[in-house]
Amino acid sequence: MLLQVSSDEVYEVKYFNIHVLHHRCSFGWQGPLCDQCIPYPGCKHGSCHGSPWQCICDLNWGGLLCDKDLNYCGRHYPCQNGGVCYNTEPDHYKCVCKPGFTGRNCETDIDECSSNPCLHHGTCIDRINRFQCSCLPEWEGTMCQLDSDECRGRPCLNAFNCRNLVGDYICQCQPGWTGKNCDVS
Ligand SMILES: [Ca+2]
Repeated sequence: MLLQVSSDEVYEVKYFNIHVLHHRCSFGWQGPLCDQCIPYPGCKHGSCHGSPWQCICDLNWGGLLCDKDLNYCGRHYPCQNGGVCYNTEPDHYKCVCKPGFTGRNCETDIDECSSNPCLHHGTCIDRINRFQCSCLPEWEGTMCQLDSDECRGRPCLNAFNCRNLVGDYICQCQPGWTGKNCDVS
């Protein structure tokens, strides 16, 4: 049988043969000069370093196939809100959170109001690692636990003294004066 081929195809066949000859290297070696070692199949972040079928890992990679990340923290920065990351084992890390935060990645702001710390119907505002109470006028203190002193503004004008009550005050008027604030003669 006569096979008709163009000159281009002849060239390709010849070139292919040369190409194949060039690559008939010893087992475990490759390259035009057969001086490049072949790494272990599946070797991901490593190389053979002159010894065929080796998988010697690049910096911060581990495991038989060099596919385990020994520096997860430095590559992914998983810890939020100022948490500090520690590489614990290949592909694993641990976050140590700043006070006031929790969760695997310190992503959760702890609700310091959850225990209802504000007394006497004060409103609790959740802050970072603390709470703040917004008290009704008659109460004060960090937890609205203190009776506000309504005499503090000196409301009694012509009086012997002022008596502080919860949300109120009583003036003890001098003789000749009357009214809530002893200001009526
Ligand atoms: Ca908080």
